[in-house]
Amino acid sequence: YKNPYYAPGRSVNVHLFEWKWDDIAAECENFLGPRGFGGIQISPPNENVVLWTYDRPWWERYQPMSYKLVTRSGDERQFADMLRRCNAAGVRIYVDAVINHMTGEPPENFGTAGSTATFREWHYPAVPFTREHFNWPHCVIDGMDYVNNAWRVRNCELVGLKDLNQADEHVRKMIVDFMNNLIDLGVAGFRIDAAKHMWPHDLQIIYNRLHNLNTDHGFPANARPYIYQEVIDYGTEAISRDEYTPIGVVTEFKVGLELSNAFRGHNQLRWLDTWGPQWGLLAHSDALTFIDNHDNERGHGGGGGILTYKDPRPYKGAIAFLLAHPYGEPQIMSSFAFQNSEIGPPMNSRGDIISPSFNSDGSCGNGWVCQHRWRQIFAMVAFRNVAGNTGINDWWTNGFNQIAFCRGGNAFIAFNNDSWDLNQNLQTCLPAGRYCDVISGVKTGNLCTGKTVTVGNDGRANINVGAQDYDMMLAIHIGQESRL
Ligand code: LM2
Ligand code: CA
Repeated sequence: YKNPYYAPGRSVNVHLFEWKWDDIAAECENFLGPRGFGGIQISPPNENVVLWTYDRPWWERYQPMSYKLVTRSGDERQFADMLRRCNAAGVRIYVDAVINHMTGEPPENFGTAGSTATFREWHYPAVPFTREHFNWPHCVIDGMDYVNNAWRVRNCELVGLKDLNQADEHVRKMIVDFMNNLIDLGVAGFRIDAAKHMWPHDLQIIYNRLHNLNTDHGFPANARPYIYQEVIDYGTEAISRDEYTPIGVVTEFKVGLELSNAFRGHNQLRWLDTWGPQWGLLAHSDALTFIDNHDNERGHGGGGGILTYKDPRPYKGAIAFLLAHPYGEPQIMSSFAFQNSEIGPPMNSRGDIISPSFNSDGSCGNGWVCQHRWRQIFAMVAFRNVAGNTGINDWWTNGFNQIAFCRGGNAFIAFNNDSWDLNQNLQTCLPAGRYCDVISGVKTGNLCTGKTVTVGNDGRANINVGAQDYDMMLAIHIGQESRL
């Protein structure tokens, strides 16, 4: 359950939050495939309650009505078409699986597939679930439970969401059938929403009943789905991330916390020479790593202080480090713009999601941020692919907030988060030649539109990252040589 089964030479998972299936299929073909992205996390594909009362918030998708594959992102035909096209483009799809709970007691009673439920009777006929399938008598998790009561965190309701009993055979069967349907349609794995709120033993039984990945979609025989479990663990709670690593990968929230802290200037970059488990992080192969996610970018799920698209300069620096460093399996966020933390994706008066538009420079419009289309970010995906399975070598620091390192002999990156210029002759580990910095520009033909770095026969080069430069990093790698 710990192999994402990326196509060869690819890496990085991008969360296309609230995107529609048709738009994702096109993005696989037009952008993510050609740019070397490994996979996509999609929003929950199963039916959710429709909440006009709150102007169709993004979080309605975390209130399931059934496992029918009909949402604002599209229907089952569009979902299947996306899988066929993305897998053909070499890009994998991971599903956000909401299996801990159903709805709360919302003021409206229609799902995105037209299903209704009797909330006060815990009755969801479209699955079907009835009261005996939920943890009973019901209780609601309170703040102190997280500190001292693991049982209540798992058996009581998360913010009043009706809590399924995953020890029940019927519940297991409905969940397994739902997930196997997705696997058969071609998905490569799952984000397990609210994993902390389910017993690891029950989850393990569910995972063990999942089909192997579909070989018709290019997966090898006997491949198990990639499973990354959402467990928020900053080290202060009754439930530990370590309870979940025996059964799958775990979201490592400390990564976003520590890198946001460092790139905001609250911790010196020099200390990142020991980045990885020495920082109290999960083992490499157990960690799904990221700066921000859809919750903490807007202060939900206990988030706060995390860098987001709203602080672009340090945010790009933190993401560049995340992608340049070999530790963990990285994911990046691709957001829609928001002021209000509850507001849903761009929509028309009928509630249909409005597709992103694309500007001539490749960036998105219509209210979509599309961090994955920022040059400094997609260039680092290519950097990671070129770096491959090399380690870190030739670490350099000025002793403060300027650092640089090589990835084997394939790639080199420098960061300057000090208030003075970085101007040094450094070892780049690259063959002699002239390289285009992939952060300040691109290579077009034989020309660099940004900085050019000249590497000598000894692998050394003069590296310049001014304190006032648009970005705080400079990155070069093989395959981006300028001939001029
Ligand atoms: C998650 N991970 O464990 C998701 O990442 C997170 O986005 C989900 O919360 C949560 N767990 C449940 O899947 C979001 C949102 C909540 C929202 C829920 C359900 O952060 O604010 O709760 O989805 O839609 C909302 C209301 C809340 C209300 C609840 C039930 O905000 O006030 O509680 O619905 O009606 C009475
Ligand atoms: Ca639960």
